[in-house]
Amino acid sequence: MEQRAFEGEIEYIQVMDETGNVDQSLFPKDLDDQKILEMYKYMLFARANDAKTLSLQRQGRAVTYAPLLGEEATQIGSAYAMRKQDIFVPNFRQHGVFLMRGLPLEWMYLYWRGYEEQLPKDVNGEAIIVPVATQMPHAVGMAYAQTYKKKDAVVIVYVGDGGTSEGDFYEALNFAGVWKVPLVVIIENNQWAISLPRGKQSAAKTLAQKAFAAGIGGVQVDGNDVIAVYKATKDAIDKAKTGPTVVECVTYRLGMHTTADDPTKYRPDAEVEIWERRDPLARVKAYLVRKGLWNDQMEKETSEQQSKEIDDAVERAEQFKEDPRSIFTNVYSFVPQTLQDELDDAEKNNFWQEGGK
Ligand SMILES: Cc1ncc(C[n+]2csc(CCOP(=O)(O)OP(=O)(O)O)c2C)c(N)n1
Ligand SMILES: [Mg+2]
Repeated sequence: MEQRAFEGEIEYIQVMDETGNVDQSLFPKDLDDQKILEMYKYMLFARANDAKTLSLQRQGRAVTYAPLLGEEATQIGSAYAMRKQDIFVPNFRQHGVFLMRGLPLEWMYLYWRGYEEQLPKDVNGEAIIVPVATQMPHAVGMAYAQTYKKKDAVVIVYVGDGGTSEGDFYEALNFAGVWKVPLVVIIENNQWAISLPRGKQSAAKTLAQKAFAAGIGGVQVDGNDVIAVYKATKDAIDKAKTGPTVVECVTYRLGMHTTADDPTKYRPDAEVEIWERRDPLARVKAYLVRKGLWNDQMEKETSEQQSKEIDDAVERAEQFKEDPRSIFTNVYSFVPQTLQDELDDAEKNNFWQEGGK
């Protein structure tokens, strides 16, 4: 006897093409042009915020930074699909997601000045996570907890193409599949893991198909198409009660890996130019302009207003006086006696005053 033991397919979805034309048959019913306009403004904001942080880093006013340039549609489209109660778990490049979730801007600039704090609770997300893919098992545990506590919340976790090669990624998916946790995995496939190209990362044709080994469904979308990303994330959130989904967003890191990297050393300009022509913002702008909902004057005014908001936030961040006690008080949800003793000792010895012991 011979029969097929497993069959699986990965769909690729693009709703808006590079010129701004929309495939109406795929257009999500709950989206309209006003919402697309709103997403576009967030994408502009994410790009402006990114450029500002990069420039601050170059001036010595921010620490090492991982730019998001080129990945705006993946981040804004997925974050736009989240509901208030949903929880996001980033890695280190999802500044656009933080922005959409309403994290006060100065919070981001404080972080990039080296001040790591817990996020305000209503943002409903985790702080930046640098060790690659370690966020995956945590996110699965958080998703499991939502079911356990009978909460109507979905966990949306982000991981890079490089992250999908880590043991943590597979272990997390395995658990998520067995326990059918309410989880959406956004693979932000930006084609590079520092200097390692996607072609050398995995021999798998798609990264989404890695879901199959864990008994999970997967889909691949044009990650530079904000509508396709929104649609796939929304569909995955809608069905998260029945189990997890992996959404691979095919996008491109137009800039450097971090400010400590120089991509001209390992990738050809011609490749970057191809992806520049697939700019995630340009196609939405073309769509909105054609509909008479946007023009250069509106873009200029919006950019000026966003720049002002950004500059004000930078100023607030640079004037912020940090409280060193948070090193002790923000480690756990409560302060254990051992840390309280250390804090008391630090206070007694004037630890954080110049000349303290
Ligand atoms: C466990 C671990 N190994 C190595 C590193 C160093 N490192 C930081 S980012 C990165 C590449 C990540 O690539 P990818 O997952 O594709 O995410 P991207 O940076 O492209 O957003 C590496 C190897 C790390 N931070 N953590
Ligand atoms: Mg990558």
